[in-house]
Parts: sequence; C-alpha cells; structure tokens
Amino acid sequence: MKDLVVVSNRVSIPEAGRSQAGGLAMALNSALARHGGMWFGWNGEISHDTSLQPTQTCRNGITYATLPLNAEQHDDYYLGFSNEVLWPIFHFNLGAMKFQRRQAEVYYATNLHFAEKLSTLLTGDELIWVHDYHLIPLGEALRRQGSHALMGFFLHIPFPSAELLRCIPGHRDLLASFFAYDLLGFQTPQDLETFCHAAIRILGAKRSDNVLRYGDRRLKLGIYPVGIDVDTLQREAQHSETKQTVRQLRASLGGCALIAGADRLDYSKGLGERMLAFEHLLDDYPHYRRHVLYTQIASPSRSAITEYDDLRQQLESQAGHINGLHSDLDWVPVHYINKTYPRTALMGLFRAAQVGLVTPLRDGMNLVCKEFVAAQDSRNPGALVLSELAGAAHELEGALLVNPYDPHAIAEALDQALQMPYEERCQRHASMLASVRCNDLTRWWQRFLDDLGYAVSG
Ligand code: GDG
Repeated sequence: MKDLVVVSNRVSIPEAGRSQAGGLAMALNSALARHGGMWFGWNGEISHDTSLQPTQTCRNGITYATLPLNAEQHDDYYLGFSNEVLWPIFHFNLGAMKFQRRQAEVYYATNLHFAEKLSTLLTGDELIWVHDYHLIPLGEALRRQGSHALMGFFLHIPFPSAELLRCIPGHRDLLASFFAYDLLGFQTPQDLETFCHAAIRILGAKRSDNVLRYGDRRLKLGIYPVGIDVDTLQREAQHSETKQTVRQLRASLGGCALIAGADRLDYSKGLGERMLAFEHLLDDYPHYRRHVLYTQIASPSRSAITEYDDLRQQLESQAGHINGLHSDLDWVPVHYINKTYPRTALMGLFRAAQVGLVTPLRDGMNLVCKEFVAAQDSRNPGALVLSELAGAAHELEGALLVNPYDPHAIAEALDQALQMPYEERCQRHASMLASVRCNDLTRWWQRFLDDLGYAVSG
C-alpha cells in the first residue's frame, strides 16, 4: 500500500498521547494511521525566515511536517486571496470579494513554496491528498517539480457558478490548475455539476460521465459528503450530562425550551438573519415569550478581516437589541457567546436543546447539523431547522428545511419545531440519524482514497 500524504493549509499536531479534538482532524488522523504517512502544512506561526526545512514531529505513527508562513504569505495568501477572494466567491458573496493582484501573485507563490518544501520529503511512491481552496494550485506546482504521484483534491466548500467564477481575475488559470490532479472530490452532486459546467464553458474541457479531459490531462470527479464520527459524538453527548457545566446549563433553563446554534463566526453562516428570525418568533408568536431561550455560540474566526469584525459587532448589537426589548428581570431570551467551547460542552448544549438552528447562507456541507443529530437522546429527540443551502440538506430529509435569507420563514419553522408532536420528532430524527450513520467520517475518507487509488485506471 502506498503511503498517504495529506496536505492542508493548517496542521495542528496532537499533544503526545492525546487524540485530536476537531472532527476533520480526527478523520484525517484515522486515515493516516491506517495507511501510514504524513500530514503537511502550515503550523499556525508567522516567521520572517521561510528558508527553514519543515519541522517533522512523529505522533502515533504519523509524521506531521509543518512550516511557518512569513508575514506577507499570511496577509496575502491566507487572509487575502484565500479568504477575501476565494472564500466569498465560492460562497456566492460577490459583495465581500476584495481582489488585489499582488495577493493573487503571493497565493500562487506560496503554493509553489509549499510544493518545493513538500517535494524534498517525497519518495515518489505516495498518494497525495490535498485539501481545500487555499491549495488549489498545489498539484500543478508539484507536477512542475516533477511529481508523477497520484494526487487527489477535496473541496470542502461549495463550487460557484461559472458567472461568479468569472469575476475572479485569472479564473481560467485557477480552473485549469484543478486538472493537475487525478481525482477531484466535492461535497454534493450540485457542486460537481457546477464545476463541470464551468470547465466545459470556460476551458472547453470534454466530459464523459464523471471524467473531464482538458489538454493531455484526465480528471476523475466524485461526490464524497463529509460525515462525522457518530459513535464518538454520541458517547460524548451522553457523557456530557455528568459534566458540571452542562448540568448548570440545564438547571438554568428554568423549564424554557432551548433553541441552540454553534458556528464559527462567519458571514456565510447566516447568523444575523438567524438572530432576526428569533426576534420575529418573539414578535409574531408572543406566547413563546418567557418560554423559550436561544443560545448561539459564535466561535471567533479570521478576526483580522474587517467583514468578520463588523459581523461580530453587528451580532452583539442585535443580541443586545432583542434582550433590551424583550428581557424580564428573570428571563433573558438570547445568550450570545463569542467564545470557543470544548466539544463536550457543545455536545451537551445540543443534547439539552429542543431545536437545533443551523441556517448558513451557503455551506459546503455543514457538520454542526450532523453533530446536533448525533447528540440527541433518541428517546426524546429535538428537531432540526436547517438551511436548504447547506450541503447537508441533500442528506437530512428529516430536517425542517428553510430559505436562510427569509427570517420570517425561519421563525415559522422554529414554531413548527417547537410544537412538533413526539412521534414526528422521533421519526424525523431516526431518518436523519440513519443518514448520518450511513455517510460517516470513515466512509468519506475510505471512498475518496479507494477512488484515488483507482483514478488512473478506473
Ligand atoms: C468547512 C466547510 C464543511 C463550532 N464552534 C465550536 C466548535 N465548532 C465546530 C463544530 C464543527 C466545526 O466547528 C464547524 O464545521 P462546519 O462544517 O459547520 O463548518 P466550517 O468550519 O466552515 O468547515 C463546511 C467542513 O469544512 C468540512 O468539510 O462541512 O461546509 O465550510 O465541527 O462543532 N468546536 C468547538 N468549540 C466551539 O465553540 N470545540
């Protein structure tokens, strides 16, 4: 079996003897543990000296090869082109795009820099699996270094329509660079189709089933919806009930129904519209006043980017407005928390909630809604209100699907969720749990790596 090399923008090395907290980190570590191999990427540090060789650390049989970014790479490759051009455009948010040609140049140069550093560690007999929008041109840069390895790329975020893609100066080169890979994975059928349409229209690529040909390159496409580790999360959710913080949370509800959300603080997650929806719930269905609480965890993210800081201020003001208007001496309707919690606390919050509220304006998949489903007590499960524009909406038929741009529609769905009869809640939850189990985390990476192994012949 070939060794596996996973490449992602950010790599966090687990502490010795401990497994890693994040869902995706868990998945990739389990794939690496099975195949044996290396995880390569940025260590999260900024250093002026980029001539250093990657630092290699071994944990549980996996080699973590990491390197710092310099200030220019951090500002222009990571914050700039990746997160102020690709992230907004790929999330259909043209208004948030801020293009600067120099940042695009640094994006390509940083990918080349990663490829040069990675090349020194390769033997030539690896499967290389590259993750996400920061590293689209990495495959092409590795080919230029002479690599003939099998290379796959997985896009965690949606793929934009050809018209939106065309707004990115240099989009042809960006699109063409996907063709350096052997396998390209998407979260949903829609993303795959949108990519094919763009490649055919903009590059003149030729399609036959799920294979695209462009020049002398042949690119296989596939759909691999990211899942979660259901058993581990279920155990954590059950165990959370013994934790002091979760017991205090339950005691503080005072008989109120809990609506819960937990997201990175990101404009793609629809947090402002969600807050407005909760306000409509209190205005349009006044019988819920004093009987319902909304807890929203918004964990800090990319705060150096103006849009993210503006959103933080906007949410603080919206939560303050609702609480100022509706609170009583013994009831505060919105708990808005701008902090990152341990995952067990999150699972405890989800388990204590009657309603999970997950309404991104656009999302590649969205793992929070799947985690909410896993965290429920099947004997008395909560209901899920989910954006129809999240990739997960393709799988979770038992959710109440809403248009995330319509706060009134979200408020109606919240009302429906809060009133949902017991049998209906159980049925919907059972269907969602079955689907989350079917496409779990292990299946995700196994299917991708199987297909990558056969990408050339298959
Ligand atoms: C990208 C794509 C795709 C949130 N708050 C806390 C916390 N979280 C965890 C959640 C969940 C993860 O962060 C967020 O995952 P999502 O899938 O919702 O979203 P992105 O971060 O945007 O991820 C997305 C994903 O990649 C995987 O392919 O689904 O569409 O955008 O696991 O639980 N975790 C902890 N404390 C918090 O306060 N510990």
